Amino acid sequence: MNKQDKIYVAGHNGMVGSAIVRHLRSLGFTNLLLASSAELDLRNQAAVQHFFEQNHPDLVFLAAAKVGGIHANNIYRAEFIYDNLAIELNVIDAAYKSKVKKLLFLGSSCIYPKNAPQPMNEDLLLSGFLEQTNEPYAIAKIAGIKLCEAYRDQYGCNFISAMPTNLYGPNDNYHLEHSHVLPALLRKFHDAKLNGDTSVEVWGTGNPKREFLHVDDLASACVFMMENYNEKQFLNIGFGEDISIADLAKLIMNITGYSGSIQFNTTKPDGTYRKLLDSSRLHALNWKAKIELEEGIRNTYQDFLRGLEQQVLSSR
Ligand code: GFB
Repeated sequence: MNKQDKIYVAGHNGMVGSAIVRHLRSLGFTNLLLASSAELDLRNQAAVQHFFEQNHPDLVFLAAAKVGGIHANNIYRAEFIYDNLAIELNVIDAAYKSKVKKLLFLGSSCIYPKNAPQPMNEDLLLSGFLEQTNEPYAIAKIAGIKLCEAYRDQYGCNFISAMPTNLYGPNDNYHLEHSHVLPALLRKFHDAKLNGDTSVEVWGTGNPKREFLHVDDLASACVFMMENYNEKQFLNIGFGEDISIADLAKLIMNITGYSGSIQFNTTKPDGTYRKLLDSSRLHALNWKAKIELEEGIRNTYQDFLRGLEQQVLSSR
C-alpha cells in the first residue's frame, strides 16, 4: 500500500467500514474514496460500474453488507441473500473491470457448517449443512469468497477474503430486535437499570458460545492483510476464545451496573451452538487481536452512552 493510493472503503458508515477508515487515517492514508448508501446504492449495477469508471480506486475494502443478529437474519431472509449477493457481484465485477490493484472482501464465521468441529479452520468450508437461521446470509457470503477466487483464477485479480468472527464495538446497531447479542444486551441492561426493572430478557438458553472480536482489532487485521497477504486462500480473523451467552450477560450486567436478574426466553432460537474460529493461519503471519473482551465492552458502553447524549442534544 502506498500513501498516495486511492482507497475505496465500501460501507464506511457501518461499524466495520468506519473502523477501517479510522485505522487507515491513523496510519496516514488520506486519499480515501467514500460514498454513503444515499449517494451510491451498491445494489445498482449500472451505478456501481459508473462510480468505478469515474473514480478509479487503486484498492477496495468491501465492508458494505446487509447485516443483523439472529432474528433479523431469520426474518429478512430474502433481503439478506439478495442485497448481499447484489453488492458483492456489482463491486467485485466493477473492481475487475476498472483494474483495481487489490480488493479485500469481508465475510463471516457463519459460512461454516452448523456442527463443525471446534475451533473451525478454513478447510471446513462447504463440509456440512449450514445453520438454518442465517443460511441465506451465509450462502451470500460463501458466494463472495467464491467470486474472489474465480476472478483470481480466470482474470488474475488480486482479490482476497477475510472471515471475521462475531464483532462488536463503536458505531454498532443497538436495535432491540435486529441487532447482534452484544449491543442488544448493552442496551437492555442499561435501559433496565434506568427503568428500575426487576429482570432482563436474554434470548435462548444462554448455553451457546460466541467468540467476540473488537472491530478496531478487525480493522487492524484487514489493513494488515491488504498490506501483506496476496493468496487465494481466505483467512479467519478471530479473538481466540469464546464465552457462553449466559456469562456474557453477567459480564454486561456488571459493566452497566444493573443489579436485577436474568430471564432466559427459550422460545427464542439459540442458533449455532459454537463457532470458535481457528485463526492460526493469520497468527502465523504475525497478526493477533489485542483488545480483551471486558476492556472492549467497557469502551463500547462508553460509545453507547455518548450516542445517547448526542440524541438528547439533537432533540433539543
Ligand atoms: O449475536 P446474535 O444475534 O447472532 O445471537 P448469531 C447470538 C446468541 O445470543 C444467540 C443470543 O444464541 C441468541 O439467541 N441472544 C440472547 C441474543 N439475547 C439476545 C438478544 O437480545 N439479541 C440477540 N440478537 N441475540 C448471527 C448471524 O448469528 O451472527 C449472522 O445470524 C452473522 O449471520 C452474525 O454471522 C455474526 O451469532 O447467532
